[in-house]
Amino acid sequence: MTPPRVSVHRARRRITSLAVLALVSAFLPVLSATPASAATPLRTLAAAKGKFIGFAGATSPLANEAAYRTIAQTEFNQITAENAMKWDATEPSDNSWNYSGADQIVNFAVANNQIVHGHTLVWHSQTPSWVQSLGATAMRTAMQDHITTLVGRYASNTAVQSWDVVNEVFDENGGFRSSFWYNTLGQSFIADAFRYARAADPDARLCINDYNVEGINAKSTAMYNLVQSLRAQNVPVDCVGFQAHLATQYGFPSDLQQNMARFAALGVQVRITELDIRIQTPRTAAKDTTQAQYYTNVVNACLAVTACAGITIWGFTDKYSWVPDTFPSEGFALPYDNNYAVKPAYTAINTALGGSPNNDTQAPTTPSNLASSGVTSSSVNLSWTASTDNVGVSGYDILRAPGTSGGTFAQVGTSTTASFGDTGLTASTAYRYQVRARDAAGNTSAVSNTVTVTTSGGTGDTQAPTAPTSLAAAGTTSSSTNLSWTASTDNVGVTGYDILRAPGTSGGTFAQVGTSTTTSFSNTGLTANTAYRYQVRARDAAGNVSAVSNTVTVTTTGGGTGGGCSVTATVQTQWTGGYVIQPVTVTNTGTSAITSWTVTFTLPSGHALVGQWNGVITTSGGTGTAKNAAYNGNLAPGQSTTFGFQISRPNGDSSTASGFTCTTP
Ligand code: G2I
Repeated sequence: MTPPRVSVHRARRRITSLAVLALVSAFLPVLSATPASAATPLRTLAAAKGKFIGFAGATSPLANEAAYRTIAQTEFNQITAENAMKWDATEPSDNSWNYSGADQIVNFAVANNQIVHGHTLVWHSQTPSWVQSLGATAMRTAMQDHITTLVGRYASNTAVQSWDVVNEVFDENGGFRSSFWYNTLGQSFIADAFRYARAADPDARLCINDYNVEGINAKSTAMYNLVQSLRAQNVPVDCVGFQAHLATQYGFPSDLQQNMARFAALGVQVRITELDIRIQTPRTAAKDTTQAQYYTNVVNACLAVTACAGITIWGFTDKYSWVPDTFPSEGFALPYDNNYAVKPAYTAINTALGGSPNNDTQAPTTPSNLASSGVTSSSVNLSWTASTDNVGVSGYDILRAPGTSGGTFAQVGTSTTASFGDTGLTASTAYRYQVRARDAAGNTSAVSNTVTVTTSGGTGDTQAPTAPTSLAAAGTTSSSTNLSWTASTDNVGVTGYDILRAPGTSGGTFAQVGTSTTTSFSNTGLTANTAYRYQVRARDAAGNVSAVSNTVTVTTTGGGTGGGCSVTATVQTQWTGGYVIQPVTVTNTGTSAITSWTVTFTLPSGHALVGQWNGVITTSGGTGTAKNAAYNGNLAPGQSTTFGFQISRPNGDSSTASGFTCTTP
């Protein structure tokens, strides 16, 4: 195997810039305006670990928003241009160059002692049509000109240290992507691009970059084989980028560290290049917590692999993220919210890098100008002027007291924005409100001014809704049940339902466990093998409450004393002649831990196993049997793991494996 090519010049330059970073990091707390008790910035923590921590920079907010700039320069020591260095931005027509966005990014980085990763030279997307329609000879020349000119322009700039030379050249099953590059030039365009880039800047670190290659799978294995073969031919591939556009609903690629380590063993540098972790809307505290754990996992994986140079987050604020544009009901993928307040994800990254963000003791400023609007007989809208905080405001508590004086203020809700709608109020009744702010470390501000609200009289209506009927339960699992009922009617309209629950099959007290504005409700968090009784009642806009419905008794399923399991399988991609099933998710549905699992499935005639990961799969006749690998048999109740496999099938056959069932042990 060829040793990595490291010229003396390049080695010297890297040492110089790391030294600069270390110096800057050491002095940052003194130079910056942040108060002494602020969380230590990510860049200081990362530099102490010998890693970079960066973000994808967007030119417009960098030019126009002070809050964006402040975080960009305080927290990060590396920048990748999110779009400004792509072909369509830099060379929109042949040999007509526009460096405005690229220069803006590089100048900002230089001014703030940050390093720049150039993104991206040869990609099938965001490349102008004039390139795509060229014949082979002209296309190769255009590629060489583009690389030579763009890389050459920044070759002497010590901030610009690395480039994505080729981006996303694989399809999901590990074949070469059928792009205009591949279709016109064949796979030789990859080696050529690296050679042109090396010639243009012998000191730059040259990377191949892709997504869905974080775990060990068909695509990452194809990438591994390509990097190995290119380096054996002295093609200057120095680095592998794992984009890491993750999503909490697909599970964490638990073999990320193992995967990076196998690439590192080829002699290349590895890096996380485009990290974001999206959730399905709406955002909840529980999803924030899962997301924070994923961020922790990624940072820990990079820290554990010496060859991992650092992590670039694909943006940093939810205000500017590609995710909602591409995945309409997903988002909130980044460590800062829309208002630049830190989220649990920020605290997780900071903590994983060795910081103690929770040691902060400075409270946020007091929210001011609390005001009410849109008062009805049962609701009010509150809004206020946002607080500020040294480590960022993470949310607000909404407090309410009864009447115009006396009584006690109790918390009735929380908000992550500077507004809140309070509902379920009684008509013709006075309430007082206050809000206070919280920061990521749990410090709370003083309370705001008090605003007094009197709900309107509504219709003067005193007629209660009819009682809901036909309350029934369905889909009961070991931890949840789905309730539905027949709607109530009311002379002024039903505004919602209260869901009441009592323990056991008799006795006990019914207490409210939720509300619904529809005629169904899903109650979660139940205990296995346990009986519960439910009732619902309706409310109207004037605050009148109906009699309760019939009672339904529900007993949750056992989940198994030795643990039971469930399985879901997804066809990730398919093509003529084969398909990949990934992820196959195995979940412990029981109440006790399991130490092994077996998934069986049916394979149509002529379908053969050609690859597998994270499980031990055998086939016999038309049956596939997957058992856990040595490292993923242990599952706590509720915990999941995933595996995957690749199948070849006869041409013209579009069927896929089916009938997945899971058993333990
Ligand atoms: O798709 C996410 C990333 C996957 N890996 C390569 C990255 O380069 C890619 O980044 C995204 C940017 O975050 C988006 O901002 O690449 C997209 C283009 O494929 C970028 O979106 C484009 C929009 O599609 C255009 O409409 C817009 O004009 O951004 C352009 C500039 O704002």
